[in-house]
Amino acid sequence: MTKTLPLRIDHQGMPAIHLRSPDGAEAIMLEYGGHVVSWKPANGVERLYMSPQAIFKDGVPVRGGMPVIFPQFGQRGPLQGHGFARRMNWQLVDARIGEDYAIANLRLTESAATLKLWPHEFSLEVTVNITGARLDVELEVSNTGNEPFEFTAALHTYLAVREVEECGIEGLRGQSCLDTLTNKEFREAKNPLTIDQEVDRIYYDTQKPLMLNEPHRGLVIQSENMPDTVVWNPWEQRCAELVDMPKDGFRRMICIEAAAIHQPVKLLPGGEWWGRQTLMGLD
Ligand code: TA6
Repeated sequence: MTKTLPLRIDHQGMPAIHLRSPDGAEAIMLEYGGHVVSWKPANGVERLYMSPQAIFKDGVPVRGGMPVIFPQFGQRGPLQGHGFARRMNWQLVDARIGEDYAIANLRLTESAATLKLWPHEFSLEVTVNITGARLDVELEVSNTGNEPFEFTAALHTYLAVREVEECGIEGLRGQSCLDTLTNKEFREAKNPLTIDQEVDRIYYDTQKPLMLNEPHRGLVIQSENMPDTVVWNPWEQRCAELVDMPKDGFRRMICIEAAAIHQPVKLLPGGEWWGRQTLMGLD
C-alpha cells in the first residue's frame, strides 16, 4: 500500500521535498531546478557532493547534488551554459512512500520565461526513486507543441568522495571520448581511470555499467537511454576560480554524468523521450 505524504520542507531557504523510505534511504529535492541535493542510502552516509559554498538563490545554479541539464549541455548552443532547467522553479506533481521505497516527481513546462529563451512547448519531468542503497533518477521530455525540437541533456551528478586521488573509475577503457580541455578525441586506455589533474571529458556511447571505487567503498553507476558519460573534476586552479567552491572542494567530488550530448535528441510534436541514471552504493 502506498500513501501520499506532506514531504515539503524548507532547504537552505528554498521549497524542497524530503523523501524518506521506510528502509532508511533518504533524499532531498529542491523545487528549484528539480534538483536532488542530497541522497543518503539506508546506511545514512551522504553520497552526493554539495559545495559548502553553494549558493541557494533564484537564477543561480546550485553547485553540487544532481543538477538537471536541459535543453542544452554546456555551451553547445545559444543558451546560457547548461540551459535553463537548473535555474527555474519546477512543480511538485507527486510524492509517495511505499513499503520500501519513496518516490517524487517534479515537472517543468514552458512559461513566458522559457519561451523567451527557447521557443518550444515542452514538458520535462524528473522522477526520483530511492530504496535501500539505490537511487534512480529519470528524466522524461515530451514535445507538447506543434513544431519539432532538439535538445541535449544530462544529470550532472556530483559524487562525494573521501579523496579524489584515491578513486578509480572502471568501465571506460576502449570508449571514444572528447577531451573538452584540448578539443581532441581519443580512445580511453586506462582502467581504472584515476584523476590527478583537471578532467573534462565526454565519453560517447558508454552503455556498460561503471564502477566508482574508493578504498573503503564502491558505487555502481548505470544509465539507460543516456548514451554519453561526462567525467569532470575542475582540479586546483579551476576550482579556485569557482566562487561557490571551497579551495580544496575538488578533492571531495567527482562528477560522473549520464548524458545525451553527442547525438542531440530530436522530438516531433507529440514525441516523448526518457533517460535514467541509477546509482547503487556498495559499502
Ligand atoms: O559537465 C562538465 C562541465 O560542463 C564542465 O565543463 C564544467 O565547467 C562544469 O560542467 C560546471 O559547469 P557550471 O556551469 O555548473 O559551472
